[in-house]
Amino acid sequence: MGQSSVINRRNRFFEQMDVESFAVLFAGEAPHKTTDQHYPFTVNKHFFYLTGLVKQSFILVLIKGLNKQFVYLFIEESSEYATKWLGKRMTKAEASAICGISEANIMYLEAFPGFLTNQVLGNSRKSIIGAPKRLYIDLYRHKPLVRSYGFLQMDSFIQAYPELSIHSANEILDQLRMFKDETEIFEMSQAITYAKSGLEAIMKKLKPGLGEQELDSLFEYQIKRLGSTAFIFNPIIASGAIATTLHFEDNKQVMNDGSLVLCDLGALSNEYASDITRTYPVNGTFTPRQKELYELVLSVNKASIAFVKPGITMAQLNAYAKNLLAEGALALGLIKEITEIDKYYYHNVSHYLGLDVHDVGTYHEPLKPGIVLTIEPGIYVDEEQIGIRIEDDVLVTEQGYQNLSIDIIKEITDIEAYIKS
Ligand SMILES: [Mn+2]
Repeated sequence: MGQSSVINRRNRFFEQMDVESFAVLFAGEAPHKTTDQHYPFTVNKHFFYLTGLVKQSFILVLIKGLNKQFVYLFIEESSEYATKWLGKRMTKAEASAICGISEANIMYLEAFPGFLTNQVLGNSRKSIIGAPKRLYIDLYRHKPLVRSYGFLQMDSFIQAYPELSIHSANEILDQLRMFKDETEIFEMSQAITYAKSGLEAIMKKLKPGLGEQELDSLFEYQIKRLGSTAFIFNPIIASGAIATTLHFEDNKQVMNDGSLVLCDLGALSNEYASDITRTYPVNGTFTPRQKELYELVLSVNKASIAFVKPGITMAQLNAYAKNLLAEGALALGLIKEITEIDKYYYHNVSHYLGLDVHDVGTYHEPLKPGIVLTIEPGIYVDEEQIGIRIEDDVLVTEQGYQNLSIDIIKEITDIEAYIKS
C-alpha cells in the first residue's frame, strides 16, 4: 500500500473533520462461528483505508486539535502464549513501517480506555487538543438491528462520555473512497488479473457432467495459487435455469450438455476487489439461440462501457443499458412491448467497486474521474433455461473510461476456441 498513500488519506480525512474533534476506527474481529471456531477475519475497510493494516482488534485514533492533528494506533501486545498458539504478533516497528504512524504514537490495546480519559478527554492536554466535543465513528448499518463491530464497541464508551456528540465517519470516508488513487487502481487491476486466470482455469476444464462446485474450487485454487488472499464474495456458478437467480451461491448442480454456465466472481488483491461475470457454453459451443441472446447482452455491455464518462449519472447509465436491452429483445421477438423487458432483466447495470464489492459512495452525483464501477447487463429467460450476464470493471477517466478487464475474453469465437483448446 505504501506509507505515503495512507498518510495522504489521513490528511484528507483531517481536512474534513471539525476542529476539536476526534475519530476512532476499529479494525474489528472475526465473528464467532461455533464452539472455538471463528469465521475468517475481514478487516474494517475504513480502518484499512487509513492504515494499510490487516490486523484484528487494532484501533486507530485521529485527533484534530486546536491547530495541530494527532494520529495514534493501538495494537495487540505480544505474549509468549499468543506467540505459541497463534503466531508472532506485529511489533510497533512493523506496524509503523506500514502505516507511517511514529512508534511513539503506537500503544498497546490495554492502554486505550485510559488514553481516552487522560489524553483525549481529560484536562492534561487541553491547551493543544482543546475540548473535543465531536466523535466520528463508523456508523454503517446493514439492517436496522445489525450493527457493525465499531458501533458495538462504542456503546460502553458513549455511556462513559454522554457529553460527546456522535457523528458518522462514513460520510467523509465514503466520499474519499469513491475516488481511487494510483495504488488502488494497481491493486484492482491485480485483482482482475487473478479473476482472469481463474476464469481461464474454468474454461480449460469446462465440460458436461462436471459439478458447479468443481468450477468454484478451480477458481479458488487458481487465484490463491497466484497470491490472491481470498474471494471477495462467494462465487456464483449457475448453470441452466438457475442462472436466472441473481445471487445464487449454492453451486451444487451438475452441468448439462447444451446449457450455459454463468460465472460471477471476484478476487481480492490487498483488500481490493474485482467483480467479473462471464457466461460460457458448458460443451464449448453456443447454440444458435444462445448465440443471439449472448450477442445482445455483449453489445449492450460494450455500448454501456463506451457510454461511461465524467458527468453522466448512474440513473442515465441504467436507463441507457435497459433501453438497449429492451430494443434488442424486441428485435429478437423475445418481447412485444419495450416495458416487458422487466421480465427478463431485473437489476441495475452498475455499482461502484473498490475495497468493497458493492463499494461505498453516493449514487446520485454525476460520475467523476477516479471512480471504478462495474458494467453488467444481463438477460434471464427462465422458460428457455438461459441466464446470461457479462460484467466488466471500468475506471472513469478525464476523457471517458478505461475498461480494466478488457483482457478477459468475451467474444463468442474467442470463448469457443479457448474452451476447445
Ligand atoms: Mn457486480
